[in-house]
Amino acid sequence: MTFPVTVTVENGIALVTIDNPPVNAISQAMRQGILDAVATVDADTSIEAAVLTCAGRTFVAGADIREFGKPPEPPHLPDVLLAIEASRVGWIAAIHGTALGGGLELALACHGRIAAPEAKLGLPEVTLGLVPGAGGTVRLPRLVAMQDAIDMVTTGKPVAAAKALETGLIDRVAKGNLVEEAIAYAVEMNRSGKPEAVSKRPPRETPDDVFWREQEKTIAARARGQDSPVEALQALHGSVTLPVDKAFDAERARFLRLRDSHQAAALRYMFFAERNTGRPRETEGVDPQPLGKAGVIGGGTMGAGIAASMLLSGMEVALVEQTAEAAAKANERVDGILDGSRKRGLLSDEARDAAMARFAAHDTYDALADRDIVVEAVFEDMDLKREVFSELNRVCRADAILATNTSYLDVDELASATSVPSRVIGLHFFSPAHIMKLLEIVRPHAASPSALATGFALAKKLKKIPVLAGVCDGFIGNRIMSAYRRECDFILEEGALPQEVDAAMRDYGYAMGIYAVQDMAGLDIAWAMRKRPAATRPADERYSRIADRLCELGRHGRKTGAGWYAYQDGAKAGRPAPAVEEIILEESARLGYERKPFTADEIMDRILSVMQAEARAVLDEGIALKASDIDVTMVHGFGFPRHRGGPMFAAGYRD
Ligand code: 3H9
Repeated sequence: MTFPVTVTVENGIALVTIDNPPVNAISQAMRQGILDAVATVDADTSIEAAVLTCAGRTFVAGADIREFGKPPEPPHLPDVLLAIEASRVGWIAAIHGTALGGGLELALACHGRIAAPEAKLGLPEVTLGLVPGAGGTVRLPRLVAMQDAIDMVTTGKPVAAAKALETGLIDRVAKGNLVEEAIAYAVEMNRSGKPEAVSKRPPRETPDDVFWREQEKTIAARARGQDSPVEALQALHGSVTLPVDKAFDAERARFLRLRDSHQAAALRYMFFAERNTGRPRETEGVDPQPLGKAGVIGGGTMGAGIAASMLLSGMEVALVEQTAEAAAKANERVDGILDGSRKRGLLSDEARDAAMARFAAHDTYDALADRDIVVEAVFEDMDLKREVFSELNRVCRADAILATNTSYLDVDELASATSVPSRVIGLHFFSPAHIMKLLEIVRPHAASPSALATGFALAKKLKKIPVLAGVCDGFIGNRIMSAYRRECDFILEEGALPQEVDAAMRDYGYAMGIYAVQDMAGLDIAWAMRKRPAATRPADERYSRIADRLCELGRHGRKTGAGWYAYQDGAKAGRPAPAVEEIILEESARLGYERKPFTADEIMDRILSVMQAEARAVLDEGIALKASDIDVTMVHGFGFPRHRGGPMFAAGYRD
């Protein structure tokens, strides 16, 4: 038998075991191994049924993504799966961990499926810019209702075993030992007769053309320029309108075409970039400090979000506010966030209660005396933060890690407010902190390897993507964002309007444009930031006054009902504001610009070139360790479209 697939036979049942750590990704050797296993099973007439199972932590997690850049080598997965369907005996897939992509397609080719209760099943190919390439779109709608098939294939989101049972994707959920129950199922199946192969069954539903047109409209709008979700829908459509063999061929051709696309290359790059964000060399082999007990200073949106994120990861959290009333409000805010997770089905009632039992809000720093790590999330003001750090220096254990959640301020200066600067790091969370995946780990000059290693360990515990950043104004993300935001204001002075800039960014694939984002976040913090260097700004430096003029009028964004846009009666979507246009035209006139129209491409060229120039400076100065770290930051913190791979990837940079 070819490694990594083995066959053992007991009491007439073949146990076919795949073992390809870490996630049983499908390699050429595995495809050959499965094909050989089918031949072995078919040749041995003492075998009455087969159970397909995987060693290690998971069922097959999909095709080996590393093979996608190379020409496909036979045997091809679709042929392997047809061989299973055509086997002399019935095959049962015994699924634990995750059955994803080609892994789920493998399970769909079996004659029955049983899963462990915690198993997850999905077709995430769209997230890699692909559609399933081994019959997933053909077999799936022959087992589940069309809407369920569309949801799985076009979002790529996996479903839990219980839901899979409900939809018909699997036949059973194991109550005890998965493999034993799979063998029992195989024996039963052998007695009652092998069911018809899934691809031979009729589709569960064949919706009309109107249905498909409406679905395509919705999915295209949601995809924001990413091709694969619409392609996946079209593959499903073909799977119920074409003869099955033609549907298989059409799906495969679509998969191969997309595999070579720029979007697939970008998404593949992102997949590995997210898993390979850089760590400083000196943390290699350094043990992080314990992380059971955390402290958070400040119970505003950021502080409460950080506390909730920690609680959701099983940590114990003491939050400190200035007064008892503020502490009570913080308690409410954290409770509200956890309750939101409960309402969305992400947390059971018991888990929410247990998380709240690990939380306490206080009005005294003394509550932080036994903490392993403390994150301050107070207002963005150096004097205030220095005060907080000197208090932390007083009350915390000498070995506790002290972190600041600043977005812009000098972490070296904050570290110097403590007697042990080596334990101070920056932990820049993004709002909402319990949802956003990115965590910039800011490294002040004095930070010890152990403090940095603990920052990375915290990111892992909170299931965040850590990116190491050096100290500078805005670190990686906000520094690059400030640069292109400035450029956007210059574009306004030269002829465009905020709604045109935002529309260009949305066309490029952003969910929101820069002006709508500023209105949502509030314009006042950035205004305060701009005032800091105002006195020392060189007289010849180009500076747009438009945003300042808006702030001076009290147009601080959505929360004040007016910002770059007007928000009537608390509406979430803004409308173009004549008062803003007037200010822009006045500024153009004052500066002597003859306003000219901008196309969406011209706007994006300007934004991208400034973004890329600043990103190159960030890399050259060593603020980011590698180009892909910058891309991960811009995609996960600033809405850069993932299917374009990030600004550095778009500019042709590779690590
Ligand atoms: C597909 O199947 C196409 C078919 O329709 C058609 C075929 C013809 N390949 O994420 P982790 C590596 S498309 C290669 O840290 P976790 C990963 O890089 C594929 N490598 O673990 C990492 O390596 P390292 C559809 C892979 O427990 C290590 O495994 N499938 C693959 O947090 C551990 O990964 C997917 O899109 C792969 N497919 O999460 C599933 N998967 O240790 C993609 C993982 O060197 N995978 N690696 O850094 C996942 O979603 C997660 O890895 C998984 C485990 C949930 C499985």
